[in-house]
Amino acid sequence: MTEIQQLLADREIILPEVITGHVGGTAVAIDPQANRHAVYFPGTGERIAFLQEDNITAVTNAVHCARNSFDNGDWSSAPTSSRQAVFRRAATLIREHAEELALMECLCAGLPASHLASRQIPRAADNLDFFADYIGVMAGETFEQLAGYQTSVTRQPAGVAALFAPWNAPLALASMQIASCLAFGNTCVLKPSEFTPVSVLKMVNLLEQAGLPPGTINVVNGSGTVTGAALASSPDINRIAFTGGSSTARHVMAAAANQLTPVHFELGGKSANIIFDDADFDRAVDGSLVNIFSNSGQICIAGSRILVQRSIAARFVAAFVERTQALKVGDPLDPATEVGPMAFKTHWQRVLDHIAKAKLEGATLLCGGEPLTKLGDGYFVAPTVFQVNSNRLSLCQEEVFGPVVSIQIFDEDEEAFSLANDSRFGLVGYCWTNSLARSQAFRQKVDAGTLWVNTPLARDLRAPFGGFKESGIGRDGPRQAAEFFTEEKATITAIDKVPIRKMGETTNTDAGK
Ligand code: TXE
Repeated sequence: MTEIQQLLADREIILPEVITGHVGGTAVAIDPQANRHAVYFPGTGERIAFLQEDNITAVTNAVHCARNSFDNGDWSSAPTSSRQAVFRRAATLIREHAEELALMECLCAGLPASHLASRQIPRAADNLDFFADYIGVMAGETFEQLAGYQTSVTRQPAGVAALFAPWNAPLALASMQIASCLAFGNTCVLKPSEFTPVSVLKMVNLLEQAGLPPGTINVVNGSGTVTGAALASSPDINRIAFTGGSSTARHVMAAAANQLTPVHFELGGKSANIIFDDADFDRAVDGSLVNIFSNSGQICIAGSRILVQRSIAARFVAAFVERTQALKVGDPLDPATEVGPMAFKTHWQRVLDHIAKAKLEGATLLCGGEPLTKLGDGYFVAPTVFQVNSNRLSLCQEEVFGPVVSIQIFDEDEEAFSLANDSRFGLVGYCWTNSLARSQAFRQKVDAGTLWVNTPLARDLRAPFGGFKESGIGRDGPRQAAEFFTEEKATITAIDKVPIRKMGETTNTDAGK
């Protein structure tokens, strides 16, 4: 028995040898003819399971199931109070199973298990609770200004949604898609990343255990080019929500265009983290480390371009590099670990390629810059800091999505804002200052969907979240989700005997009215 098998056995967790999709409330049967992908533990490179790939026939079947389930109304016509109760029960179950979910997610994504159990898994439960609360208070609109008429505006669920979840924070992000979609009565077909299918399947089981009718969420598994492409181009999908890379989003959008399916995209970022000379220095150092090394750098909101004002630059660089070198990198199952491996081997190679290119392009390596092979066969990268003189380097323009950061020195405030905006992305921005005027200028001048002042990564679920430019289309958020996942309907009722033109009557006294 391997260490991982022992770990799972100790906790009575059953990981099937072949992971299949989940359609109509049950696991899809194993098909010996279907393609299989291996799923690995990024901490050691050990294979933990196989994933059975759903082809176009299997995807069509899942979409039909979601459609039938939508049409039968068990969920789409359920009273709001029932949907709230299911979400709340599921949130409780997720909290109760946090350790197990964290372990499952750690084994596929390689994220530190302790961080998953304390932060990301509870966040999945919070997302469900939040949407349960929201649907309990949302209301339609009524207009009475038009004399003799009352116009009411109501919403109904859009239908069947295709949800594409990424691998970098599987449960935290998939739960947001699921909660935003199901809260309003839709059904869905969810495609987790082929690298991280396990915890998401467990969460779907918990939702069904909480009372979600079978067929409301259906899960298909497989690669993007087979399973993902089949789902994105399905003619029977009413909405597509995708979280992933910008280049994949282009394929998804092209597929959606054939059916004119509305899309919601949460994509990448290359966000600036501006440290002004009047900042609280220690908090700026602490926050900047969290901004780039959380989730082992595999996070769309990473503050991957640090811009620091000249008078404090030398001190900041020294403090930041010292702390970076002290980060605990290693086994994601070890509670002490702060930075885990990259989620899968090709991504690990991609991050190393970015590092090699940065060196070639003349960025100055301050620390890291290499794979950590001394940690074994896991996909580890040493936390890496480069100093740069130009924002035009690939390192400052491409999303590395790993523990790699650039530091650039600026003189004037305006220079920092223009460097921040010199990017095809516009997801988030950070600034550290004690000046109200500077923080206001930052808010006005930086083009990004979320801006943080003197704090890393705090998120209020009531506020919209999403990106400018290539960072996305649309916003997460309660009102924004209602707009995307429902169809709005205006009903105009005559509340008086308002005159109606009498067409076709011989004594038509209303003619011409
Ligand atoms: O994700 P992909 P990748 C960024 C990050 C990363 C880059 C590429 O910079 O390095 O994207 O990551 C499915 N039709 N982010 O390539 O491919 C795929 O199976 C339909 C940012 O690993 O975008 C998976 O389920 N679907 C980010 C999902 O798309 C397709 C999170 C996302 O995978 C498909 C992840 C196709 N043709 C990566 N091809 C964030 N915003 O947080 C792939 N997929």
